[in-house]
Amino acid sequence: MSALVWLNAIQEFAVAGPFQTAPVTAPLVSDYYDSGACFSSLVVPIDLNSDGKKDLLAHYWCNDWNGEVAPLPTVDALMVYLVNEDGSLSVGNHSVFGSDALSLGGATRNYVKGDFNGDGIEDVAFAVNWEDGRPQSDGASWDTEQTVILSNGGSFGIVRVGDPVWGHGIGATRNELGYEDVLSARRNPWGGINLFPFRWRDGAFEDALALYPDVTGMTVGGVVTQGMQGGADYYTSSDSGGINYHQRLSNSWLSSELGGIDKKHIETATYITWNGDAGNFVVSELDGSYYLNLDITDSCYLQASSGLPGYVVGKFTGRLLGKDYDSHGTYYEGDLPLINKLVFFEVTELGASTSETPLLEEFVKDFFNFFSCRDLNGDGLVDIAVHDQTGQWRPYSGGAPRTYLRLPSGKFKHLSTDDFPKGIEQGSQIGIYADLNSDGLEDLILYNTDPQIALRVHYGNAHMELGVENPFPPEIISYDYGDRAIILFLTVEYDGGTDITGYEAICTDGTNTFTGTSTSSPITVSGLTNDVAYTCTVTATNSVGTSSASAATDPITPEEASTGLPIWLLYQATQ
Ligand SMILES: [Ca+2]
Ligand SMILES: [Ca+2]
Ligand SMILES: [Ca+2]
Ligand SMILES: [Ca+2]
Repeated sequence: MSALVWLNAIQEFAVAGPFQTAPVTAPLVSDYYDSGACFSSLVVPIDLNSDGKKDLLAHYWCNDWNGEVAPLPTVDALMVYLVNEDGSLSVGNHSVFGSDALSLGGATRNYVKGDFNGDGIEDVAFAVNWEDGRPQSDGASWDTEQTVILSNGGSFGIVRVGDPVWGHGIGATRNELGYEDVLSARRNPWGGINLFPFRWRDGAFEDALALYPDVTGMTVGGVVTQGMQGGADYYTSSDSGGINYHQRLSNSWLSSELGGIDKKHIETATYITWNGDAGNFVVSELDGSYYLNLDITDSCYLQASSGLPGYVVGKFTGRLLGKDYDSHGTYYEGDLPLINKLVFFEVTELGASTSETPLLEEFVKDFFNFFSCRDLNGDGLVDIAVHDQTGQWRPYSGGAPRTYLRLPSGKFKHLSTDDFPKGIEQGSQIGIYADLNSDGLEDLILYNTDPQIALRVHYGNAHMELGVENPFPPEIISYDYGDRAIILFLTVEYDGGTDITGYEAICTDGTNTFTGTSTSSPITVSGLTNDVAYTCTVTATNSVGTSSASAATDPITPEEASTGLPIWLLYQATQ
């Protein structure tokens, strides 16, 4: 008995790590009203009672589609969790919306925040469709209006906007009146998706098409429309599978292709989708691999900070075919790994362009519908949180977001969340960060796709920070040789968070091994035999430990220089 009390005491007061281990839990939707909701979708941090502190708006629905058409919208439920002074959560449906049972009219896939009616209070627009987002024979049967949670003199109301559409993405951009327009979408008569912007005027949303460029052919797989933070620019998905960037000039718009991907329809290949239907076999190449049906399905605008470039970051989703594919082959959707890859487009005052990835590590098998770009640790550098679903979709990791912190170099380093508080190991966990108690520290919000598992808030104790670790393995970028010696030039992408104290190179002819050390590049390995081929690897060491070895070089054969200085000394003499 006393042991149990002791364990509880540890849980109650343990404060190690960036988050408190003891969670504050939210009431279950099923304890509050009978909605039929069976799936937790989105949790949005937003102040709903104007006390200056964020609350949580949670949306639930139930996937009851038959794989063909949706005769009715899914049942759904909206819950307001108000954050009290002591950090506890209480249901605020009635006080905020004037009603206990609340509906957004379908399944939600994404959201965008903004002040859509210009009253200075933040609102939320949701991308909505009738079902879970996989229309088959009749995609249009899943279409519905998009939904805005709109401030209204101290409370909020629910407003439907636009034509019915299969809502997957939604955006916002600042208008010339100083508040945000909703960037929604609608189907065009030829089967594509067009931009459909709305503006709040005189107490209602108006069609604002005439005020925006005519954007047609956005990708159906993910209608991506996002505003640039704090500005009037925005971007949309393009019919080429990439992003178009629209800049507001004084009286017009300047639209440019920001980055596209080539799409090749291979009619000779056969593709069978998850429900047995024949699908299109459309192939794209990205970073040296081939993907099937690759499209942008979500994005964020990552603001420039501390002299580092800003990006539009696109989430590209597709099925990995590999380094090659058979143009006469038969492929089954279930056999091909689903890849979600973040692709960076650099944004500068001169425009925007495709950029090499600044991620030091990539986790392309993460399964997620949305991600966000925000400074998470108060160092002024914008970071990335990927709200992946773990448990059912990939190995259980506890539910904290996949977190990439930006380094002063501009690269993004993956933060280990192994020691973070964990959700219940059942179903799929999703995590988001928000500062709910306004103490300047991010709080960790964990929820489960199963709404019978309570949403948990772990308040922050400290800023998240990268620990120190072994350096990444060096990369040998070039080499030289001379009389009985090999010289290796190298770089290290990440020093492990602390200075590298030394490098060690090992060269071998298969029998004999020779080493050389240095505190910086290049490293010389000497004592070799001329006209014998050696392969070499290098490791880097910092105060924590030693990296794994670099990739081995091709065989290098030192030889006696015919005249004058050895080649490597000539090289050094020119430095
Ligand atoms: Ca509040
Ligand atoms: Ca508002
Ligand atoms: Ca940061
Ligand atoms: Ca906090």
